[in-house]
Amino acid sequence: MSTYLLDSSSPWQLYFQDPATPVMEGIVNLHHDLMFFLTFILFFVLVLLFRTLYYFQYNSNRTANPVIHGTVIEIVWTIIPSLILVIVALPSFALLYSIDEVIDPSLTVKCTGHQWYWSYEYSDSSEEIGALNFDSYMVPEDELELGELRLLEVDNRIVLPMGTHIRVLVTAADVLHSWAVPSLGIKVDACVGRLNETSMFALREGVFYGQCSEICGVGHANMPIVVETVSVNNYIQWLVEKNS
Ligand SMILES: [Cu+2]
Repeated sequence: MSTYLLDSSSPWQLYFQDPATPVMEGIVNLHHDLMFFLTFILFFVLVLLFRTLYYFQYNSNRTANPVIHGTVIEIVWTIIPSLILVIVALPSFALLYSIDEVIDPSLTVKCTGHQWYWSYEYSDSSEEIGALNFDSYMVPEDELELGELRLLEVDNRIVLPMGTHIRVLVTAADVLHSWAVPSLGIKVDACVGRLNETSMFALREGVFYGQCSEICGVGHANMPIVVETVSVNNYIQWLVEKNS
């Protein structure tokens, strides 16, 4: 399988990985919107703080100011922050509910977390192709080939079609795990005896790297996730080859 177009974190990366789903694009945009308010509030509070430190120092104000109450200012500093909260809440709720939406999926894939690997089940393939189950283990450091990513590459990648509504079911077999792929905007807890559902719609082909994101024992760092999105034709070809 291809080893180019890798979507993984880079050394000293501070910002998001490139989005590959509408959900992740929404998360990046919400972050931008929130950053505007965050920056504004940070500088406003800093200005107030330094003004206060400067004008109210002991040397220049030996007697306390008798003012203890101001109705207008109290109304202003109550209403403006609550307006800001509403402006912040509206887009974040819109995003939250749109992430929860599962739109008539044409494919379901089940991800099960184990100590310490993931296993995948494609249960709704056609009769001819049959069901598909496989385990996905990390490639150990001494078996890596040139260009493969340390602690991120797996022996069996999960291949999914792009441009398709996919239902992702996540569960665990032993302890808590979490199935997380940053570029896809997915992070779902894997709980024993419980099936968590999310959806995915990949906008482009690529290889997307993720990691278990719920501390699950000594092998927690050694159970990465690799999702490869391909065209629908290539996906069907992969499915047939994998089962033959
Ligand atoms: Cu885990």
